[in-house]
Amino acid sequence: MVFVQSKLNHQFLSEGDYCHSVASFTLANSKFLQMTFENLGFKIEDGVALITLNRPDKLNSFDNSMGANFQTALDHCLDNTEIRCVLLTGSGRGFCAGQDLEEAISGISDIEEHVENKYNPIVRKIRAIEKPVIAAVNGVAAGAGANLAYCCDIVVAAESAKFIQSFVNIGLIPDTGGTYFLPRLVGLHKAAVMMMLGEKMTAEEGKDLGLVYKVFPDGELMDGAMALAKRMAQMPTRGIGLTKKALNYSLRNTMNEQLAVERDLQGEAGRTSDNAEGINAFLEKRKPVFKGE
Ligand code: T3D
Repeated sequence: MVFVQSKLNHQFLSEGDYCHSVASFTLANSKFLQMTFENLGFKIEDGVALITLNRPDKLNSFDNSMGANFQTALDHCLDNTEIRCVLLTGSGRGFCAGQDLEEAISGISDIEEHVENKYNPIVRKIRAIEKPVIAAVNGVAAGAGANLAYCCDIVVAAESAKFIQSFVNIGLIPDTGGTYFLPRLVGLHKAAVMMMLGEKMTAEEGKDLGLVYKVFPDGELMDGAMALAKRMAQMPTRGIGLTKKALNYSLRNTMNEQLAVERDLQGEAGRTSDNAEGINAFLEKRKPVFKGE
């Protein structure tokens, strides 16, 4: 196991804490970094962190190890200023089938503790990353896997992808933020139908509901998603991060509270060099070069 302690500030990467199965971690140059876990791919290229859930035989369902490694990768996205956009996908034919049910039946004694330490932090981290997080749903997204996609900022999907609130099929309630985000995204009754019936929803149906931004032909998803991520990584990502922060607040604020949030965050955005660059580029009739600062 190799850790690189560098300007990238990996103080959270301590063995036994999070990294149960780090196979290698390489820093070739400041633009390209790769951490390889047994069950999770993580690489940074052109400002995009690509995270790939990688337990294809189990449709990338979460066991403890993959969940812990995923949290490590998200921490890295939070801290590393070279990352300006995060792209999340799954390997093989699934995106993520939620909790690994073999582990659930044999190894989880305290479900509250498990949800609090394995699933809740994932949602909190994704919402705390002040950068766009895109879910590229390549196949079935079930249970916590579906709600993982919904807590991201943008969801794109392959034509054959399916979304299922499958918790009901095993007598559970939706977690991973599902009962928070889904009613806000699609309305109370539609969320209730999805959660109480646990039916499969196609990518196109998700698009009609506004849950999915774009549907790609199956073979074109990752090229399309990566192009979107790289485009966003060149945008004023500090401002986009502050927009995300404002949206987080808006989910619970009154109008007056939210106007105050807009005032304060606009102050921050207005002091970024990207704001000056955007205005100057407009006035000079040239393409802006944004740095995410
Ligand atoms: O404990 C807590 O912390 C509570 C938290 C809960 C969070 C949750 O996510 S609860 C919901 C858990 N997930 C599910 O209930 C989904 C279970 N899976 C399915 O319903 C189906 O697999 C799918 C609808 C997702 C896909 O169906 P299909 O027909 O395309 O594939 P399949 O044949 O069912 O699955 C392929 C393989 O993946 C298969 O293994 P095998 O037979 O080839 O060796 C299957 O067992 C495995 N697999 C799929 N999902 C899971 C799984 N193995 C373990 N855990 C899974 N969740």
